[in-house]
Amino acid sequence: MGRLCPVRSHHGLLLLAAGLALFAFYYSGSEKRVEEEEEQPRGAEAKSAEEPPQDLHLLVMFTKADKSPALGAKFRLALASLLGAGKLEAREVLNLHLVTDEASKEAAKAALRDLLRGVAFKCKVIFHDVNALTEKLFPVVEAMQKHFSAGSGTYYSDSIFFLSVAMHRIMPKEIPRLIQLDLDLKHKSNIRELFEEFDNFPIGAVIGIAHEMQPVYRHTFWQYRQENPESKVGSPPPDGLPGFNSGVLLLNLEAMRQSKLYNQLLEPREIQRLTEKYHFRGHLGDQDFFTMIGMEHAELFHILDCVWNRQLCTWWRDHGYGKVFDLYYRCEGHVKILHGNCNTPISED
Ligand SMILES: [Mn+2]
Repeated sequence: MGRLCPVRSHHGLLLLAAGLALFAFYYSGSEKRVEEEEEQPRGAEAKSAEEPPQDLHLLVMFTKADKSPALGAKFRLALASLLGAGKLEAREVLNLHLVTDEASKEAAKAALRDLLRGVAFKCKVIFHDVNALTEKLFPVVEAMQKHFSAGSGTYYSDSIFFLSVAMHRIMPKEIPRLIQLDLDLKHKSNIRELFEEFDNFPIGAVIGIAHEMQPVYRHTFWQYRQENPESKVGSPPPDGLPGFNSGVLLLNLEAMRQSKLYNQLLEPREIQRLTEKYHFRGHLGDQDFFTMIGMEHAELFHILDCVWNRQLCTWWRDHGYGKVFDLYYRCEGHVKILHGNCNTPISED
């Protein structure tokens, strides 16, 4: 049996009917239980006997879909554009990890039945229960939540906004690299190219991430900048350190697991020390953490070109930063991923 996923033996139910090259099934990541499975076409089976399958891991969060119809629309646009622009080789399998609650899982399944139809490469869908992940995550990220969350308290349910920072401790060792994507994206290029960016990581880098394209961190770091007028902290590119946007994240989980430095920075004492040093108080979750540790240890990050996360939000232009806004916002080159952050509509080309 030339199964694509030899570490998990299981049997399932033939359900999805789609194009010949499509192989898709669902199972729940935490329970390792197959729910629906489509058999692999014969041609692909013969091929995978020669070359081992190569798994490309992609993760998106999709929760509370029942409370927001707009979220469902974003999910469909993001996935349709991603799958439509994607071209994978025969031995490659796109593993789509979806973090969902029960209601959102059903919505995702219904949408994917349409979205996966006619996709010309192999695709697996793996569901992760948001509550199971939150339980694992909370002890790791509790200490940073109070510095990087909206509101004053440390809410258990907010932990999930820090999933990426501890992904290397949450995902099994068999997953060496993973790309986490926001849902408010529109893909204009082959996702495989983004996976190739892992090859451009310099030694010591554990995460690939693009700059934040608004002066939000110029604002957050105002006190530090006042005390350190020569500092590049919060200044615009190319010479400054504008901070990061976590809408497109390349997580080298293997490197994150191995990096002594990165894991030290997750310790409550280190977070306390750095938030005091920089007078940092944010509300943007994981990207606040990455931004803050990036000021101290730029070497941990591979900077993605702005075309990989072309953010569209312009909120800060009209809130006191009009003069410097364009220094942060401009992005030259052919855009590969559009990011409709702060609910900015993504226009039809
Ligand atoms: Mn976003």
